[in-house]
Parts: sequence; structure tokens; C-alpha cells
Amino acid sequence: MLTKALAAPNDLEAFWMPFTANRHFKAQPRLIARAEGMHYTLTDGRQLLDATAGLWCCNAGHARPRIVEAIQQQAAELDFAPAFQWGHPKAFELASRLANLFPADLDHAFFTNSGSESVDTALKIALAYQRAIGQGTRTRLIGRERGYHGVGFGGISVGGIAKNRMFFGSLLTGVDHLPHTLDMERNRFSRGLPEHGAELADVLERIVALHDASTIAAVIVEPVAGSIGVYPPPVGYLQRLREITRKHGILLIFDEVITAFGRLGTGSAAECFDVIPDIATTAKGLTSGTVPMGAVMVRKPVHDAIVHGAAAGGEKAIELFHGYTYSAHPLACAAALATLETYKEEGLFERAAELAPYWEERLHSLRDRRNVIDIRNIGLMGAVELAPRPGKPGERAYDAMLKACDKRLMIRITADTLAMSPPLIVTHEQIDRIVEVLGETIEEIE
Ligand code: PXG
Ligand code: PLP
Repeated sequence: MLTKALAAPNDLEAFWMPFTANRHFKAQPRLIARAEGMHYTLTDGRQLLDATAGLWCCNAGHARPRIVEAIQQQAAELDFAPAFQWGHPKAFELASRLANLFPADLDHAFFTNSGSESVDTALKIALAYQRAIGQGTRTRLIGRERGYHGVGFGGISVGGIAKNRMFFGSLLTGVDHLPHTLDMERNRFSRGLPEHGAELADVLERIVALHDASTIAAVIVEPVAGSIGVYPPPVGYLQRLREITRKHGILLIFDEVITAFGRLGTGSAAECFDVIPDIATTAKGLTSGTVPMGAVMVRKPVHDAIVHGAAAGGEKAIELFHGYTYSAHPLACAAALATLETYKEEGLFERAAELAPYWEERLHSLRDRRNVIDIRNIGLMGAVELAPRPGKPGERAYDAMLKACDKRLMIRITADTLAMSPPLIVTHEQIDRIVEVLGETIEEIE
């Protein structure tokens, strides 16, 4: 009998893999058997250094004992509890912890099971809020070009990645988009926040002029665009978005699915940039990727307008007709509490902040390598953008991912950008190793 860790299936057909080149993968599979600390082990025994925290989520690293034990104990103690009209203690404890972690009066948590569900939830809360305060004509939602907000119909409607939208019909109506903020002409090889581009937020004024503020419910942006390949916001951009949305009675939603829980060296991007949105969506790092969970953080006035406002109905009436079977799942709550405890006990957010300058320095040492056209970084996020092969967009990065895997490094790719977001427990030596392998990889691929 094979040992459990090395057991591998011999039929890969039935599993239709998400966001994967299924045909190529199944011809040349990469199966992961185990994870511990900063490393993955493949079924063939090879060990990979994890430069991506899984999919931007395992911020505490892998198989952390406190988190593992919490999940094990919880499964034995309370496997499931209905979240509609019932509660369990850890859900309330977790919500309170999150209310403390997020700045200002982002004091209420609505639980979901993923970033996509968090985005759907946030958009629905925004619409319900506008209606609750007598602004029911405000139904438009404004996203941004190249934004990634998951794969629900709400998320792809406000999202701005053509491939994620073009196959799926007409999407939500009444959506418009701000321009994206990547400006390589002016900002190429910026370290941290790019200097130019705050004025791109002013396009919101033109969108308001076009549709009228009375039709717009909310603007949603990633404070740092992650999935598209790490676009830190231009200096002053988020502040300007905040001013314009406030002026026009439009809610500002930060999609913090990647940026929350230490990625920027703080609990949230809201804290990092000192810009307070009305709603913040989270997932991923909330449980360090161990159990699916998201949380939507909502400012008190928004929550109160819906829950305590005139439209809420009698005390026995449900205030918001929304929720998931697995909202506040006991296993997820236990995992999240243990994760937050791990972050705190090990000072991982502070650690990320301390490592960020070194990360920046090392990453930018790659700027003169072959085909490198831009490098971007903030916190413990980084991207190396390669020139695409003529007529074959994405292939150069795809080959880089395979080559890096051969060299025992896991990276992410998006179009021709290599993206890195190591667990916050990464060491200086491991950062050196990541950059060394990246450099070799870039030189060796065509
Ligand atoms: N919003 C943002 C800002 C995200 O980054 C989602 C929503 C959706 O979350 P779920 O949990 O539904 O996937 C995300 C997720 C990548 C990559 O490598 C990025 C994400 C997910 C998977 C891969 O760029 N972002
Ligand atoms: N579809 C059906 C038939 C259901 O009964 C439910 C939930 O009861 C759902 C979808 C939604 O599932 P979830 O609450 O896990 O999102």
C-alpha cells in the first residue's frame, strides 16, 4: 500500500479544475500531498517553497499547530450549527475580534464562505442600505477596469477582467467602471505606491455627471489590485475616491480579500492607508486558508440603517434577507479565532511590515533581467511583469511557472506577470531563495 501522503489517483478526468488549463495539467499533473510551514510537498516527494501563500491566503504558513488543533477540537465538539435564527458562541466572539481589528466603526461582521460571496454580500448590503435610508433610486454599482472581485455574477459584473466576463452574458445591469491605475509609462519600476495617477480617481466625478449621483449606490475597488498582478494605488488616489464618494452619498467598498490580515503589514488596507471605507470584504487570510470563510465588515451607520431603521419592521422581522447555510460555520470560526491568535502571538503583521523593505529591495534587484518590463511591490506582495511573446500572451509566464516548479518554487501567474505573496512567516533567507530562483527562471525561459 502506498503511504497516505504519497497516494495519487490514476484518473484525473472527472475533476473539472477551476481556472486551470485542464488539458495541459492532466497531461503533466502537479499534485500536492502535504504542507508544512513555508513548504508544499508534491506526491512525487519534491518539496516546493511556497512563495504565494497558497492562493494569497495561508498568511500564517501551513499546518500551524494551534490552528490544526482548534479545527480538530471543533469538529468533535460542534460540527455544525444553523446560523439562521440560531447562533453559537464562537461566531459572536469572532465578530467582536474582527470589529476590534478593523479601524474606526467597521464594527459589524457578516459571515460568508469565500471572497466571491463576500463581494455579493457587500453589494447587496449597499443596495439595501440605500433603500433603507430612502435612496432607493441608487442602484448603480461602479467597479474598476482590471478589478477582480471573485466569480459570482455580482463580482464579475463590477470586475474588470475581460476573460472573466465575456463568456457569461449580459451580467448585472447598471454597472460602470473606473479606469485602472497601471501606468507603466510614468510609473515603471515604482517601489511601493506609484507617484502618478491620483487624478484617475477624478473620473468618478465624470461617471457621476453622466449617471447622476442619485442613481449610484456604491463604488467597489481593491485598495491594492491583487489578482491582476499587484497594482498598488497611486499616492493620494484612495483618499480622493473617499472624498468624492462621501460628497455624493455613494458608499465606498474596499475589497480586502487579499489585503486584509497582514499582507500589507497591518490588519487591513483601510488601516494601512488610513482611508476608511463603508464596507470591507475579506476572506482568505481570515482563516489562513484552512477552512473556507469570508467576513464583510460594515460600518455602524450602514448596519444600523438596515437593522434599526424605520424599514426594519417589527422586532420579530428579519432585517436583511441574506445569508448562507454555512455563514459562521463552527469549524471556520474556530479556525479564524486560532488564526487571529497566531497572528497576534507571533506578531506576524508587524513581521510583514518589517520584512517589506527587504522584500522590495530584493525583488527590484531583478529589474535588469531578461524580458522584465516592470516590478511592483507593497507589503509582502510583489509582481514581476514580463514582456509577452509576440502573438502568445501568457505563455512566457506559464513557462516560468513550470520552470520555477522544477526549481522547487511555487509562484502564481496572471497573463505575463509573476506574482508573489509569501506567508508572513517567510525568512530573509527564503526571500533570497525566492528571488534567486526567479532570476534564474527568467533567464532560462525563452
Ligand atoms: N476579491 C478579491 C480582491 C480577490 O482577490 C476574490 C474577491 C474572490 O475570492 P474567492 O474566495 O471567491 O476566490 C478574490 C480572490 C490569483 C487568485 O492567483 C486570486 C484570487 C483567487 C484565486 C487566485 O490571482 N482572488
Ligand atoms: N440550492 C438549494 C436547492 C438549496 O436548498 C440551498 C440552501 O438551502 C442553496 C442552493 C444555497 O446553498 P448555500 O446556503 O450553501 O449557499
